[in-house]
Amino acid sequence: MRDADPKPIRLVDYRPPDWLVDTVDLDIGLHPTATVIRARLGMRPNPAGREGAPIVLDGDELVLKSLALDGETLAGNAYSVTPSSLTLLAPPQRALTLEIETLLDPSANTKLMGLYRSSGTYCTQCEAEGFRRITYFPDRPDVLAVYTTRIEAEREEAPVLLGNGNKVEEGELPGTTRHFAVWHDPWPKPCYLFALVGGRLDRVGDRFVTATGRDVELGIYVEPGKAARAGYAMDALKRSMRWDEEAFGCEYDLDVFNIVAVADFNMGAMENKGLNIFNDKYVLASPETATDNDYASIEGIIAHEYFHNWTGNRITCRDWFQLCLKEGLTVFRDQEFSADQRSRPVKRIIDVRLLKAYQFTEDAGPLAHPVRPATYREINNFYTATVYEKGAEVVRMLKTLLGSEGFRNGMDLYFERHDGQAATIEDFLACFADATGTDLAQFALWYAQSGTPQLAITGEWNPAERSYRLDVEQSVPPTPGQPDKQPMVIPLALGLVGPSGEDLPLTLADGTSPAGGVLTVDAPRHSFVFRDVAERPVPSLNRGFAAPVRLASNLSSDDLVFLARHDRDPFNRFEAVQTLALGYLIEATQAVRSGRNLPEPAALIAAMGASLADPALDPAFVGQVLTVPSESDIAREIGRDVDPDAVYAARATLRRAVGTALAEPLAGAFERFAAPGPYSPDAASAGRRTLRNTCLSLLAEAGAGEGVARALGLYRAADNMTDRLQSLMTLCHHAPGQRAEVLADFYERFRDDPLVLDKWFGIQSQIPEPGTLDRVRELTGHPAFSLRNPNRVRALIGSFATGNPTQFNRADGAGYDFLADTVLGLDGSNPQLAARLLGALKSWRVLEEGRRGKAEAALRRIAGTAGLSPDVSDIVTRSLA
Ligand code: 0A1
Ligand code: ZN
Repeated sequence: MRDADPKPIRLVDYRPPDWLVDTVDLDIGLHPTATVIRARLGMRPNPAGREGAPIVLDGDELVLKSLALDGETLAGNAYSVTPSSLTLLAPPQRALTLEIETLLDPSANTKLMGLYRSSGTYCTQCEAEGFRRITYFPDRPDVLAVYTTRIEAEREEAPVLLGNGNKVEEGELPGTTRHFAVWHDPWPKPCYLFALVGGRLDRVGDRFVTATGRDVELGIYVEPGKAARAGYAMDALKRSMRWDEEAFGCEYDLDVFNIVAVADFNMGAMENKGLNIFNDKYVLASPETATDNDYASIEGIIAHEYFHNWTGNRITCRDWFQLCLKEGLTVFRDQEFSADQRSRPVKRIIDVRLLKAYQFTEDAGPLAHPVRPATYREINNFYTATVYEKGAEVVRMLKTLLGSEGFRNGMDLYFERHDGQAATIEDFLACFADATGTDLAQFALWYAQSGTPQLAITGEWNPAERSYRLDVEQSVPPTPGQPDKQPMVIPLALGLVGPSGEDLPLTLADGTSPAGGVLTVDAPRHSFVFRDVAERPVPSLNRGFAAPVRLASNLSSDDLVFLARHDRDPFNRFEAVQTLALGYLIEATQAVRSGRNLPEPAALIAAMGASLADPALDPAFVGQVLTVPSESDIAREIGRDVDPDAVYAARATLRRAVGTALAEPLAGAFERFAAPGPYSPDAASAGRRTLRNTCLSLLAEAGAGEGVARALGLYRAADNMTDRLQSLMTLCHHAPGQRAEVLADFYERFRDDPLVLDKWFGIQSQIPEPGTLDRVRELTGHPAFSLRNPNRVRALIGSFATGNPTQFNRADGAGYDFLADTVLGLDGSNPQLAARLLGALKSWRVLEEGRRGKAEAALRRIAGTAGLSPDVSDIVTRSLA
């Protein structure tokens, strides 16, 4: 048991470990309720640690059976055990061997940290602090050891036994029903990368020959009967392995690479050395059961975990404050991989949408924290959009500022200098500074200052002087613990678009041109003057969303319409439409609240219509242009006194107006982009489906173009889950009369398929109407619902709380009460999951007064409950601070 209100851990207090572990030999006897772990640790005092220090090992919910030092059982007074530690009070100050025997009950492990069972399969999750639930150990990422793991189990129960590294031995135990396997991982690693799996699993095998000719055996293990669904993941794995060699010079370094898919997993997946363990949602796919988005996620997450082999495993983090060192960098790498495999502009649009939805929202609320936090109480709560997504944006900015070559040189130096080490953000930045001769001291603020920087930009053309002036002002808003901010280094990528749509040359007053069209903004205020500007240009600002900032400019709605048609930067063509839409939606929301007539969205509709009519555009891109900002995007931009019902009404009105005004071209596109052949998950085919389904949903919202009839037709004829699910969603939202029938049909088709049933739960919880909360409550009693499966909980309750703003934010507060009850009900069994669900309340302060009071009351009720986990306690405390 851990303390619910532990002292904060601070980055400034970092000290190197007093003792090092060079080797770990594990002997694991798997048993459903009484697994025995024998650990032999080869330890020695750390020359960089305190002299004469005791050996302090972490532990959590362990039963200690025996303890020996150099083969001698230790007397009871030589050590002390607490619920969270084992201390050898006065160990000899020399290399020594500790032998520790612990006893675990994997079947009772509902936290899904340490060794647990998922559908009978034994598996582990050790990041961040789960290894201490297997044996007593210095559970910190800067203790790197070489592991040898012997796993023993009933052959019948666990014919497959997997560990890190390469398998070095296996066999039967004569005269018993048990067998064993021994795995050896030659690469020193921190314990959070340890993993083992034992179970009855089917295997999909393949091989990969690396750039230097090493033959690697690839295996993906899934529940029996599901091997046919692992083909896409295997293909994505091989493409990832090749890409990492080509893009970063990173080659795989073991003879085996295994992936295991399990149904019960708190997160997406885990990069354990040579043995990635995945939430099966991110492995299993077939056209009938997985959507295009599922395929894209599988590709991205397979790549992400694989890329960790170099950025995370070969070079790991010194401490958990440096989490973004591996996560931000690896997200950047998986984003680049997907961009290369798919459409780069569309990938960027999708990533920026997610960044704004999750990270900008987080950064604007009480849970805001720097990309590298300076303090934490519960590290599990820092696997956040800020660490991951903003962390990736910071790496992207580094590349923008240093150029492709400078960036690659910096990465090469990083791999060369820090291979085998546990590194810091300072180490990382020093590689880029040294490789390119750039001072990155101010840039490092991106890791330390939280909050989304704002750029206010005013542009003015001076016809008499044939010049164009841009006045740029930056500010960073106050965030928890950081009232005052210093100016950041912001790469401002821009173009001046001339009347004919061509970029004008960018020549500054001194005759120089900003390299790559990127200005460096590093002071609170700048004036940039461009010369030889004969005609009035429209500035295209923050092209490619090169900097993760909020932008306010004096661009008119005509300017935005112009950019939507002419900007050569596809991201900004998209962004121009989004900016127009947001402007409209904010105004319309105010109009709804004050009972005024809604404004006319004519310019916006014209811009959308032009995209739809342009045959040169990628359908996937047009689909993005036609997708108006979400209710939470609108709420975030409004920023205070938000009434979710008014936001919903404004958005629905806009969508109806678009669906009505563009009924004909939308229906035309729906017909034109029908699939030419059988389903294929490739990006081009997926893009066509995105566009068709977006058209369909706008038509149905407007009651135009026979939208509902088309949706019903699509549902019935669908040969793939993308069309089936999208049409089902459209029908559930816009055809209440048909809803029960199609939901029942869907259930009957997929009742035995957990991943598809999750979609069935999720769709119902997101219907924006007053009966939904009752339906969600009722569904918690459905035989297929279980609080034990995180995917199921997220599908029903997570998507209600984050994907149904009007019903979660019901004016009577019932949505908040329901969430609070669920969080409290889950906290005992799975605190990580409970804390994540509670994150849905992080934007409570932007709500209008009535709802704000009700949300606060729900949070206070949680805060006042005795026996909270550190996970929930941390989130609720920060949310209320
Ligand atoms: N390192 C993983 C994320 C992860 C973190 C904690 C976990 O514990 C349940 C699981 C996974 C990644 O970035 O993919
Ligand atoms: Zn990761």
